Amino acid sequence: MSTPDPTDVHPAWLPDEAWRAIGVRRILVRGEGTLVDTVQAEVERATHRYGGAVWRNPTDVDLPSADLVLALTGAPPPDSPPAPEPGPPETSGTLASTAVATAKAQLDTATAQVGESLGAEGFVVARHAGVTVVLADAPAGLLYGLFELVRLGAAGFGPTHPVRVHRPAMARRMLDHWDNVDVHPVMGQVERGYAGGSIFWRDGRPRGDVARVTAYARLLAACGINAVSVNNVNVHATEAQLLTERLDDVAELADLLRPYAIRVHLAVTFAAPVVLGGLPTADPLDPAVRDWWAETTARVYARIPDFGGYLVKADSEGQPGPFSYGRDHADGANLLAEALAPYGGVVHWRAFVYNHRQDWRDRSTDRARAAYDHFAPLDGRFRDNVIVQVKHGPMDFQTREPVSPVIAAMPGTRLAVEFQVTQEYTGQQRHVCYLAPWWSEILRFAPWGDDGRTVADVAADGGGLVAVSNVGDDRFWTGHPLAQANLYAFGRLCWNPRLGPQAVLDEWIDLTFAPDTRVDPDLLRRTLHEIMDDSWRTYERYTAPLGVGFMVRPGHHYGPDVDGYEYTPWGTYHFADRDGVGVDRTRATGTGFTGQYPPPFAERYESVETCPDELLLFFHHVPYGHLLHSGSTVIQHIYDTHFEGVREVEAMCRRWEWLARLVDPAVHARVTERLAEQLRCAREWRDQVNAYFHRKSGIPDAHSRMLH
Ligand code: GCV
Repeated sequence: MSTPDPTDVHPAWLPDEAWRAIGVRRILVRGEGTLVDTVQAEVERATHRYGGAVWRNPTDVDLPSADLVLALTGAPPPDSPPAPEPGPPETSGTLASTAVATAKAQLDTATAQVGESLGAEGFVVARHAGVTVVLADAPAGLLYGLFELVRLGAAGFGPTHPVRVHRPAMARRMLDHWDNVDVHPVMGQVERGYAGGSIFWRDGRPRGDVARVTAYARLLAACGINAVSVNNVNVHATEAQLLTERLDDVAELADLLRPYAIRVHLAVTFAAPVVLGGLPTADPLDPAVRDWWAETTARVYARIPDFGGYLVKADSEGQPGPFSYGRDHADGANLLAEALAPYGGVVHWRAFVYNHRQDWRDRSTDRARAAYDHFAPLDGRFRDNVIVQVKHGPMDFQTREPVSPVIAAMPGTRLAVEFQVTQEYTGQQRHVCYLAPWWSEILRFAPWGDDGRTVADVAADGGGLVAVSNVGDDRFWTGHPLAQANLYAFGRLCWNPRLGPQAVLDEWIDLTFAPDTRVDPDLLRRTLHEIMDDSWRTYERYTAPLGVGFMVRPGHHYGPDVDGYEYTPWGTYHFADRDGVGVDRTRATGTGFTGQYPPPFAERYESVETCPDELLLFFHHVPYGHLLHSGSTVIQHIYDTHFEGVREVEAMCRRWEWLARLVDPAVHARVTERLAEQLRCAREWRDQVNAYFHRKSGIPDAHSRMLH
């Protein structure tokens, strides 16, 4: 494998140009600590480029004039208290001082009203008398405040405005890398990775690419991510050793991520006491096993004092777990949590547990039920530092699924909701598929009814949000340059789940596409919106219909194969026959899955009358002639959406061509190449799905189009 030239790596949403508005300022940085050092280094880099200047903790004597102050609230003020207004003509130094004092006073009033302080990561931005002020109680807040200023650009230095308080909705905003240390014979270096090799590991060793990992840390901090798990949840032999003899490899990564406020987590095997410790058992109730985890964890914290914790996939898809010892997942998770508790660490214990050796003839077993059946009865039994990590849907990151009922079923447990930024089932970074609209729908979903708490609330009160990363050593980070927007959007939605997906896309466009390349900035922005805003729904239109899911080629999961999983042990069926299609998950006649939801959704999903069209085939087996709320029949909907989806991809291709002179030629070429593949693949989906259902049903297309 050739090593990409590090200088050739795309800057993503942090090109130099994004720093211009900051780089021309005279900047005071106040405060101490590693993260304040990072803030200083970042603004110095920008000012070197654009001609501004930076002072760190200047004394009263040499107080410079400044038009940007980045200060910890506990840090000494820039100079003596400001003169009461109207005062004598101010020097620039006292202007800065006045601005800070004003911002601080406004902040105090605001926090008194809200009854909350800024916390460990919050910050305020204010502008007064020509000085922009970022204040934070803690260093991480200052770092996030700096990146907010980058986002604001020139608008951060416009007219005076009062203090704006920013606090993250989620305390933990985490990315899981499914990166293998050794190249796996089937899954490669990165499981479900579509952007080249790992940025952390290569061929069994740490990759040692300090520049790349540091650049990654900056990008993550700039969108708000604060935790990264550095290895695959399928923990193989070499990866298991990261916990013990190869801990130094993890510590090296922690050292690189720390300056950007990112804590390292590690996926561990539940069988570690056996495979690493030589014990005869990994039984969670065995005292020797508990001691082993306690001692091992003590060594981890001795080496990495701010280590985040463990991530565990247990009793799932062949990974070992507590079931081998007749124990349950609470026993298993609590074992690790007990070892981590003295150090403030957490265990993320995944709820992705199901029988992957199902008999397809058995219509009563329903994979969608599995996580709830395993975990809901355990509610209240997990220790405080256990976070049960639940995939957002009951199946497996399909293009459309209902929200997992587990999210509403465990009020006594801290839950994290897991998303998949890597596009395993959504086009594998060869297709444009902006996922923020999908995630936003999920985060706003209120399982107890419209007036109740949302998925975002459950995550915010519990363990936050987690996503599988889509990054690799590709020069554009994510293979498809437009897939960078998904990574950016995930971080931003963790910080504020109420942000609109289109507004987030605007942020990403403004940062990523440097203004000086924009012949017509509005054309660029408008065209990217036209291509990306609805791209998830476009993808949905030409793939599996009405929430039924899968229909992908088994193994690699790319491209259509309608019956590919139909007779396999994986539990992913659509049950199409000559009369109809879909999975009956009702209580009345099906698997009873609808009963896992609280009202009103237990009722809404139970009835074909009230079930939303887009989930109809997830919950019901219906005849092809069934009339949807849209007014179309199921079969005609299948034909229409598949033709429509392809037409939309054709339009994407045309629109992208218009941007040829507006974006970096290398970006343009890569996206052009990917769009060609997307179009080829979308046509294949259209033709296979339409031909399949035409042959099954014998029902012609109302518009007599070619069905093959
Ligand atoms: C890491 C799906 C993927 C697997 C992945 C698994 C998981 O089944 O296909 O590659 O394994 O999800 O989330 O653990």
